[in-house]
Amino acid sequence: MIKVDENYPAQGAFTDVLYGSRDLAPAFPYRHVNLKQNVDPRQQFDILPELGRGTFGTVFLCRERDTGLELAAKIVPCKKKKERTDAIREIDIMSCLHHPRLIQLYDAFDYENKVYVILELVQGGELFERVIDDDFVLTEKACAVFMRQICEGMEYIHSRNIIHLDMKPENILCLTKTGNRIKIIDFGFARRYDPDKKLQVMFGTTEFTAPEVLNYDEIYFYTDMWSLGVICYVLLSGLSPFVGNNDMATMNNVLQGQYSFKYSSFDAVSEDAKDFVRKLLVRDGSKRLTAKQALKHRWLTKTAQNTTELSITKTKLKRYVIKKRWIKAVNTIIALRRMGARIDIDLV
Ligand code: PIT
Repeated sequence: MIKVDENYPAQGAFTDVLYGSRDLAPAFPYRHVNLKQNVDPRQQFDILPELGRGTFGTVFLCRERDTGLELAAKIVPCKKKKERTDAIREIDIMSCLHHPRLIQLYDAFDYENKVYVILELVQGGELFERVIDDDFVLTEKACAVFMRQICEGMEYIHSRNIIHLDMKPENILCLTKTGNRIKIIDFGFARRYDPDKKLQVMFGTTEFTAPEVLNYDEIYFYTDMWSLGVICYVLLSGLSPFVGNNDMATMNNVLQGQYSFKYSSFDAVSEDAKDFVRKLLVRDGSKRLTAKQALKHRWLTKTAQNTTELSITKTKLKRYVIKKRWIKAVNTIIALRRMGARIDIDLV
């Protein structure tokens, strides 16, 4: 059963001015999706070459046969019961999130021990890959434009009573290779907030994880806002505020909540931008800005933004992204070896 959302295609003209390009109408109207059991998705969709791999699994380009509509298909192997319940939870959460800053769900299938999640197609790649491109001029204004959209997405997610719990740069994709529009992906860790239940979790990427998660304390919407503070710090400087030599060291740094702006990358960064980060990287979650408050912060509302290029930041961001690529490659090899694959690497 597919319900068309009445909000379609309600997208603001205001954002056209703000983000510098037209807010393209979505490729399809918002839909309410139920997981289809024992229906072969390949009868409706052609699964095409791989688009990318992440902690979330493998995503392929895909095309709906009847309409020719191009989409993305995330295929999740579900041999174990937990894998299936996790996939079902994610689909359930995604099916009620209808917003232009969030990747949209198109369809879902549970077929032969795999869950197929059919998603909106975005082709601009990861945000950080885009900002280190030689053609991209990284300015404080650009950082503010990205952070504003991330906060808009977060405000919506929280308004629907959901906590994302895995906000990190890899989960922010660009809509196109040239525009400045982003989409938040990966709701694999997302949880519905229930005030009657104490919500504690043990996951996330240490570098971006809030102290309350590492302490196994109660989590709340503010847990995402800490991660947004870390993302913003990295975007402005190319440095990661809490990263240490190993996971344990990083964890300690996060728990102490100590970080500094005393690096040359920050020389060109405005006091407003630092104030924004400062108000998110607060150990006491209840004192952090909410997404709604963040959107009202001076840094995200002022029109006179600094448009000088953050060149030290860009050099450092390149290093940061290249290091992440290596870590990802090594993790992929480890995972493949575990699966018993033979790997031949050509070292040219
Ligand atoms: C695309 C293109 C691409 C990756 C993705 C979508 C991934 C989306 C995604 C969405 C989720 C999730 C994991 C991955 O849990 O390169 O159109 O909700």
